[in-house]
Amino acid sequence: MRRFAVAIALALLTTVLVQAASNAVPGSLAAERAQALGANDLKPAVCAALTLTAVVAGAGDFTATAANELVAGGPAAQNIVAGDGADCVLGGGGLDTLDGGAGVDVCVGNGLGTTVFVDCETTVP
Ligand SMILES: [Ca+2]
Repeated sequence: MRRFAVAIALALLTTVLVQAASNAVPGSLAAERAQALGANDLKPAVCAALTLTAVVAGAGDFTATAANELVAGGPAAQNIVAGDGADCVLGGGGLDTLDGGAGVDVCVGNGLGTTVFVDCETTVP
């Protein structure tokens, strides 16, 4: 009977050791991963149909280029002109005037309904 109990104990110990060895988790290397973010990674869902090539951002009044851009304003009141191209224009905070210019543009206001839209084919107040 004693030999039987020792055999059972050894079997259990072996099982525990095998399970401990199989639960080892390999390193993820997450700390070594780097990925650049572009305009298409940063655009909001409302601009999903647009293929953007650059990000233009500013805190004061400014005009973007003729490319298809993610145009982002800051927290203050601004006059933002997106220029040519199919742009995604984000006013940010403040009482902004967003001018999409030529092209099929999506303009997103401040969420308060006070943004002025000019030449924007799609607007989000
Ligand atoms: Ca603004």
